[in-house]
Parts: sequence; structure tokens; C-alpha cells
Amino acid sequence: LTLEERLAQYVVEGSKDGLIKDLDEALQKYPPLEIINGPLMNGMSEVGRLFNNNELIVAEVLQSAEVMKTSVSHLEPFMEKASSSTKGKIILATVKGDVHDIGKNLVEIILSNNGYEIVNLGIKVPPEDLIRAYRETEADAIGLSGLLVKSAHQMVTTAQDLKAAGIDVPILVGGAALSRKFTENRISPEYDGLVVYARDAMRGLDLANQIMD
Ligand code: B1M
Repeated sequence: LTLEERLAQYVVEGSKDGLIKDLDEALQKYPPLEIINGPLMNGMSEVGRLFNNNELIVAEVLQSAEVMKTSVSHLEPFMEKASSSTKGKIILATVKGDVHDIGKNLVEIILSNNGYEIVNLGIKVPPEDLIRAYRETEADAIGLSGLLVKSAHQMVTTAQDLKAAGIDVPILVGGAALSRKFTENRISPEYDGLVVYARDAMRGLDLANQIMD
């Protein structure tokens, strides 16, 4: 197997044997984010496909998620970091009912490496916790992540609850179950502030920079 194929394979098989050595070799060829967005994400897509076909069980997918998390933490110190002045404060959360957090945590790394102060509320975060955190932190924006179809609908409810609480800071949304259309047609009308959709973590950073300007 090529290096790229081996990296995808670790994720698919949920195995860490030789992973760090291969990640270090990959770092000689690619910037860290390219390793994540390329071979590691290819592995994760394959995991999703196999899981969908009932060829993997949840316990196996969890091991794949562990490989992804270990890889991201190993690569993180090699990522580019901008100056330390803070550009703004952003609350991040995976919405109520959803445990997927690898994408959200990647967004946290990218934003915090680029000058944002992040308040990460974790997973399965109900709207009331977001409202409380907003009041405590006076954040400049709220970032919501969700991978399940029901999470896309939960974001609509969350936007309604934030609005009812009088909050209108920009909301950044992302995650596999969302789309620009869903965001524009379903989430935005339920909220008074700006709602923007990011298809990946780098786009999330671009949008955060635009929002804060
Ligand atoms: Co789950 N899962 N899972 N899972 N899982 C999916 C999402 C699924 C598509 C798999 C499939 O069937 N093909 C499917 C959803 C079906 C649907 O609703 N459409 C699914 C299911 C069904 C489930 C369970 C219900 C399974 C079960 O129990 N029967 C269950 C849900 C439990 C719950 O949430 N209540 C479940 C559980 C799990 C595990 C716990 C085993 C594990 C998660 C571990 C963890 O996160 N700690 C897991 C995993 C790993 C996946 C897949 C395989 C991979 C997700 C992932 O980490 N991708 C996934 C299939 C897939 O997506 N191919 C699947 C890598 C990550 C970097 O990408 O999070 O998309 P992603 O983030 C991207 C962008 O989306 C974006 O940036 C990132 C890239 O730069 N982004 C943002 C994300 N959030 C953002 C926020 C932003 C901006 C950008 O701003 C705030």
C-alpha cells in the first residue's frame, strides 16, 4: 500500500499500529490539514459507507473515531498558528441529541490556532445551555455542529430558542447533514441574526473572519 492508502486504512480498520510513524512520514510531504482532509477523511468516508451497509458495528466505528482523534492531536502542533491577538470569542457545540464531535473539535483547533478564543461546550448541548453560556461569555458568535439528519432540524429549534432569548449574534453551522440550502431556507428564517453554513473547518475560519470584520 502507498503511504496515503495506509493512512486511510488505519481509520477504516480502527488500528493504530504504525500510525504515528506514517503520520510523521506524511508530514514530510504534506501540510497537516491536507493529511486530515485527504487520506484520513477518505478513510472516514469509507467507514461511513461500510457502516451504512451494516458491514461495521458502532464499536468498530468508535475505534475509527479514536484513530482520527489520535491523528488530529498528533498533527495539531504542526499546524500553522497566527498571532496571539484575539479576534473574537466563539462558542462551539454539537447540538442536542448528537454525539459526533470530531468535526467540531477540528473547527476548534483551526479557529483557536487562528486567533479566536473558543468556548467548547461539548456534545448533546441543549439550547438552554447555549443561552446560559452566551450570557456568561458574551461571545461574538455561536458555532453549531451536527451530523445526523435530526440534528439539522434541531438547529432550527436551537435558532428559535436563541431568538426567543433575545440573542442575535451570528451563528455558524456545519456538519454532514446540513447544506447551504437547508441553512438559508430553514434555519435563517427562524433567527434574527446572520446564519452562515461552512462545509468544512477552513471555510468555517474564512466565514468567522468575514463575520468579525
Ligand atoms: Co455516526 N453516523 N452515528 N458515529 N458516524 C454518521 C454521521 C452517519 C452518516 C453514518 C452512516 O450511516 N453512513 C449516520 C448518520 C445518518 C443520518 O442521520 N443521516 C450516523 C449514525 C446513524 C450514527 C448513530 C445513530 C448509530 C447508532 O447508534 N445506531 C449514532 C448516533 C448517536 C448520536 O449522535 N445520538 C452514531 C455514533 C457514532 C460514533 C459514536 C460511533 C462515531 C462518532 C465518534 C465521535 O464523533 N466522537 C460515529 C462516526 C465516527 C460517524 C462517521 C463514520 C464519521 C463522522 C466523522 O467523524 N467524520 C459518519 C459517517 C460520515 O460522515 N462519513 C457517521 C470526520 C469529521 C472530521 O467530519 O464531522 O463531517 P465532520 O466535520 C467536517 C464538516 O462536516 C465540517 O468540518 C469538518 C471537516 O473540516 N464541520 C463543521 C462539522 N462541524 C462543523 C461546524 C462548523 C463548521 C464546519 O461550524 C460551527
